[in-house]
Amino acid sequence: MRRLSRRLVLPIFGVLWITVLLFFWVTKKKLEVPTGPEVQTPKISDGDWDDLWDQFDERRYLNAKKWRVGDDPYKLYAFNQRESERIASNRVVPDTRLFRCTLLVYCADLPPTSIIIAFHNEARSTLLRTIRSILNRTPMNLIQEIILVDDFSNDPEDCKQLIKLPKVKCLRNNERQGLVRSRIRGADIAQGTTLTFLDSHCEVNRDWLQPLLHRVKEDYTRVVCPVIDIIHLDTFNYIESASELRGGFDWSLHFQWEQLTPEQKARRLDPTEPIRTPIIAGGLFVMDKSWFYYLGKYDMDMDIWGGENFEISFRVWMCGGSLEIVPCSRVGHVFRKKHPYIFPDGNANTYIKNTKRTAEVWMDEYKQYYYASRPFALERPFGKSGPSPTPSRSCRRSCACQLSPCSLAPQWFLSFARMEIKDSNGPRLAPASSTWRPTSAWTQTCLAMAPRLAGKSSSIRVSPHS
Ligand SMILES: [Mn+2]
Repeated sequence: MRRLSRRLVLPIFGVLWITVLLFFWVTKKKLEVPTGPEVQTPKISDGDWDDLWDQFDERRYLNAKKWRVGDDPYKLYAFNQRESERIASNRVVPDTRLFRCTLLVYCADLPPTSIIIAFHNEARSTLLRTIRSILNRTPMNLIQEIILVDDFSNDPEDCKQLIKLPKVKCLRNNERQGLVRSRIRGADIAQGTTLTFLDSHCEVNRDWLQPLLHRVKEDYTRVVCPVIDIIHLDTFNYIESASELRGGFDWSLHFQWEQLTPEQKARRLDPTEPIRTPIIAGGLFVMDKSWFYYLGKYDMDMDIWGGENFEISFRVWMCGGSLEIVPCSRVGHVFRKKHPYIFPDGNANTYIKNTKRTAEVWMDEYKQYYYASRPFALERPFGKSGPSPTPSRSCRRSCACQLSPCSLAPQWFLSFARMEIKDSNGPRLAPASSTWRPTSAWTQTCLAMAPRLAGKSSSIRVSPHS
């Protein structure tokens, strides 16, 4: 009996030992589960991909709203609808980048972005081509989602049917909200860490997104734009546009492209270098999501379209960020001569309301030049609440005005912009006294208020292939 139990001790001890080992191994394994991001983009194999495309009946989608013989092809969209429909949704466009751009290597672990496209009564052919160009010419791991915001178009199906496409989501407004509030609605559900705003009649070019995301990853306070190529409104030809341009404006707050001066050009040793710009055109840009929210998003009280690009540009510069155009990123856009849709309060009235809000909130003593250019704006209403309680004013109070008197900030901005305004109603340049720059203490205080953003910036450099 004693011998039997002695014989059993060893196996029992062995089994116990193995159980203990197994227990530790299993629990340890549990602890080692990688803590990846909460939302993971499912990996789609090529087969699944084809299935997704097959679920979407492109011909049916397009044919339902096709141009009819005898109709004016410009009537609905202010571009040649017939020509747009003749062109394939997945057509190839010429690679308009400088050759040097093709040699650049971008950071390998760029975060996926949420692409937000707001539209109102867009032609189905151009809307679909915008999306297909994105899906065809963007690495899939960089697209978190494509959020379409249908700003109360006549036909809800324009948007709804597109959710069969990979990554595409559709939101619809119950009444017309305009670009600003539609974009904010898209941003509010975005899951990516960056927001990529696009227009609904674009075609992105090869490797358009990487250079933009790279710049934002290096410094989250950068707001970056591609060079906007031209999709001809009559022929839909894709035309390369000049890459050495930046955004400018006059005192009436009218946007215009301006050539870099010969001195500025001479200073650019590398043509792939980003160009700092006072103002962005507003249709296409990438911005860190937390930075967008920290700055107070857009001015919610701006209507329909126009002027919001000034407001967000002033906001970014004055809160310590920067705006730039990245020559190695190219996106084509159909430039039109007029808006095809209705402004409920009239086109001119809406533009004045929106720009007046910008002048009142951001331009301080410089607003007199705006009013000198647009005297009738003085009498115009500019929103239910006026500028003071708007998020932009509070952002400015909390950020741009921490350590310096508010009135200095616009001077710094205008000094940077070096606006050579031909308008006799205002100064050609900012006054000589306008040498204020944000001090490092100012920037630190400003950024300390956004703890989530602190330390996010890293220093990665774009390096050419050796
Ligand atoms: Mn447009």
